[in-house]
Amino acid sequence: MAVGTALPFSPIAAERHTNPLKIPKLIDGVTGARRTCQLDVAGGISNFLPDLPTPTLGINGAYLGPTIRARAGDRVTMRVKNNMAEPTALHWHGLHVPARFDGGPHQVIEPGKVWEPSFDIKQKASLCWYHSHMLEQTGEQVLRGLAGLFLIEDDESLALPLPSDYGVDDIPLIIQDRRFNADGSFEYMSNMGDAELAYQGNVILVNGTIAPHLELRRQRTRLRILNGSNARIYLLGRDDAADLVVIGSDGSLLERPVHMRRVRLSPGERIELLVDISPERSITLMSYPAIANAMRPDGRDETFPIIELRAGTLETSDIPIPEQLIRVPYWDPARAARARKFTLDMSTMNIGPMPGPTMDGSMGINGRSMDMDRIDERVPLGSVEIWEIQNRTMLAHPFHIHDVQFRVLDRDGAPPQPRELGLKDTVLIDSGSRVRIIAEFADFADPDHPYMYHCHILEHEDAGMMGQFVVI
Ligand SMILES: [Cu+2]
Repeated sequence: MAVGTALPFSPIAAERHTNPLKIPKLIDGVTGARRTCQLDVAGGISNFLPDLPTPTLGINGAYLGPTIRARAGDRVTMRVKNNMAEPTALHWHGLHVPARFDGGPHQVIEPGKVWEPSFDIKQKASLCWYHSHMLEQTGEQVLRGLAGLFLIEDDESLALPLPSDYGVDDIPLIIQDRRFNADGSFEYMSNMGDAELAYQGNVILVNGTIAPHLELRRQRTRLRILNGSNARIYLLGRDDAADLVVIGSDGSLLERPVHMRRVRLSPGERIELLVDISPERSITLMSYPAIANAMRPDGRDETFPIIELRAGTLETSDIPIPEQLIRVPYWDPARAARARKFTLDMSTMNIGPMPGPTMDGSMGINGRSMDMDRIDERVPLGSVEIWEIQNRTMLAHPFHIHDVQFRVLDRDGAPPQPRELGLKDTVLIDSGSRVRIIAEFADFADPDHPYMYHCHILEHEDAGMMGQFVVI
């Protein structure tokens, strides 16, 4: 439980699921042919708690942003206006775009200014997202609300008999944890645990809704789930112990549906699920105790509900779940041009000896903390590479690479989980573990503008667990 003036978590209120799930507005480039997205970033007031307003940040609204939907082959323009009194940056997480349009910490949007990147959608149908990537401020700006979803469809995905009616049977779920001060404001960085181990909230928000429920209108519903939390890792499952039917990962659908009792989802990762419901039933999506970290700030690990799904008046369907979904791109490891090694370091919590003397912050990669003026890696355009990420710390870290969608090759020599067999851009590296990924760095060379790779625990990223690569 949080310390200080934080409001206590009220599990009873959460179990009642009193609030209808909020659905982010859709900016639709697929059926609505909207090619320019106006995104206004501003402060606002949100009402998560009864009679207690919370100052927040949002995009075209008080908290979070609209869902953007685009189609592979389209060119889209993002017109991002910063109406805040502070600078920001907006990164298209999972999108394969030129580095100068990536929205990393070099693409700062000063107060009152407009940033207008324009790019082609050149990738598989996927559940991507966008969020603040302001240097050393990412954790706080995302916590206050600067995030939204970016759905990509392509001919292959649109031809499949999958639910795709946004907000009806195609439902986005942005899962976040938060703590509140007694005055209703978000509590952040008020204790050492936030800084050292990473932020843990005691209230779950889904699309900015506390204790949410959703009335399902179709027999089969697609859930597009983003772990949009700063640091919390969830072990998702159904309260009725039926399997989750996983059809998608970060950067693509899977080749075929995978049935799993539980799915671990770390910050930045996404999964897509299919849920079939019978009349008059209800299903609660839960988070179960996960031993993801050797140490937890609150010293325990709880079971708690995420959202209750209730059968409404159901439109039935007898279309079976397709056995075959898509072909996931494959790169032969034997043909990789090179292998690079990355070691995740925390100066206070490393296993083994301290990293080198160049690590000035408390966290880093290969012994060095993030430096905006230093390019860490230079990747030849068009090359296929294996990146090996080793975690020498006592915590698990989700490792995210900009620009590419990769395949997970192995984890400590063992094959990845079936649900990790789609394209991914974020992969969890357990304490003491080593993960190998393979990716192709295609299309966009630029010696002057780097892409980032970093831990997606935002407090770790802000503390320096980030590096830069250019494609040349
Ligand atoms: Cu980390």
